[in-house]
Amino acid sequence: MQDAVTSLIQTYDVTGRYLDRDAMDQLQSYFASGTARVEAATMINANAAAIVKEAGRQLFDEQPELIRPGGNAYTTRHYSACLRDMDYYLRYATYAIVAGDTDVLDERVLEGLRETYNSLGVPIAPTVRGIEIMKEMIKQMMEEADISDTSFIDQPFDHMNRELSEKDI
Ligand SMILES: CCC1=C(C)/C(=C/C2=NC(=C\c3[nH]c(/C=C4\NC(=O)[C@H](C)[C@H]4CC)c(C)c3CCC(=O)O)/C(CCC(=O)O)=C2C)NC1=O
Repeated sequence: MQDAVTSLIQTYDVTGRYLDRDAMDQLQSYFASGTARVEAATMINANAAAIVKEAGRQLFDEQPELIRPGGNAYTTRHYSACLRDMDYYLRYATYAIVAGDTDVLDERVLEGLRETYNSLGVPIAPTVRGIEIMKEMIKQMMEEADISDTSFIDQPFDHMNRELSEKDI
């Protein structure tokens, strides 16, 4: 598992280079965003259950066919599996926010996920929408808490959605 610092060091070590200007810029930007990253993770942790519940409500509002007979989130078991997945995405996103790197998502969340979803008939487009809704909710909470630079919030959510959408069948 990598974070912003270890992945940078690895890149330079592979070619036996000292950290250059470009590396220092990257490090500086990671450290400068450190406090805001920790604040964001703290805020998400304190509201995780509510975020998942509200994002689920919004998703099923937009796409009610998901929870109707024949929909993939129909039945209590499927409904809870869906919200549990949303909770996974949210929790791992907080790890990636703190790490400043999406490697943890590749390793622990995305590996084999599309195949699993495809084999179970879990629809990917609404999953992507669910992740997007959580991202929007969090960015809004951050803005309300006067954390102005929320760009690092996008990274993990966009990464998951990009990877999930890729080669969608
Ligand atoms: C931490 C990494 C990790 C992830 C990401 C993960 C996902 C994951 N979601 C699953 C199922 C599922 N996922 C969903 C999700 C949804 N259905 C919908 O219609 C919605 C669009 C969506 C919610 C947004 C559902 C309904 C199932 C159950 C499908 C079934 O059993 O047929 C399964 C199959 C096994 C199981 O049911 O537990 C896995 C492995 N598991 C993991 O360990």
